[in-house]
Amino acid sequence: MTRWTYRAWAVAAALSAAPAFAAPVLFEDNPFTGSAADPNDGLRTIFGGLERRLPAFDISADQFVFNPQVFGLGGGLHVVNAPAAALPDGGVNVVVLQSTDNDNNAGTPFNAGAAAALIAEAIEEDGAGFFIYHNSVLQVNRLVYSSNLNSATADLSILARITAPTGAQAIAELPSFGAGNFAVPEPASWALSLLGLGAAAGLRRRVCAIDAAPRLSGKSGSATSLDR
Ligand SMILES: [Ca+2]
Ligand SMILES: [Ca+2]
Repeated sequence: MTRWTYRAWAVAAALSAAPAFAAPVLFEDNPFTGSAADPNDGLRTIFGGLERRLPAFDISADQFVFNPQVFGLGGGLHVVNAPAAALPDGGVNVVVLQSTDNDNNAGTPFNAGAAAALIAEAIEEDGAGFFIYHNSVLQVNRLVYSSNLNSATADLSILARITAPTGAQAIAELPSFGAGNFAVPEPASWALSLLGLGAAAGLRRRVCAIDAAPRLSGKSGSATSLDR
């Protein structure tokens, strides 16, 4: 092995030893900023004004990272990836929902509200959380924040849509999401990442590369009728 061949091998080995989930998509702000959602009105508002479009989210390498001061999930994230019928009744706050229909009728839309209702039927513990579901009208997988996964009327905020792949290919990717795709860092780690220190600066450039459309302003309207 020549010196250069060895060095190439050593670099490759070092890269393969690096954390598998290295490209964060940061969610910094209150998910209901700019919405008229009232947490106490007993009505579900589905807010889409902050939705980000991610054209190149790589499930094997990329991670949704949530501001610990905003999302307040102090006990950490607990992920389940299952069809609705196999969801547990508690102990989780991130649900990757493999089910893509709620009424055995492919002709009716499966949207964020329908997905949240399926999840609420299973979950019996109150608490905020996130879910990933496949929107049958838009044909894309989306990330949603729910103020209470156990409530059929809790307000929802659509945080992101993965714009590729679409349709059956997107559905086929759902089982691949795992715990590594979601993180709420310690406050100190989060602050460091915002300061852009060291490697974090490079990671944030990568975020820009995979986040084609920066979030809309807080003045944006609510979700379209597709999500009601
Ligand atoms: Ca409400
Ligand atoms: Ca349906």
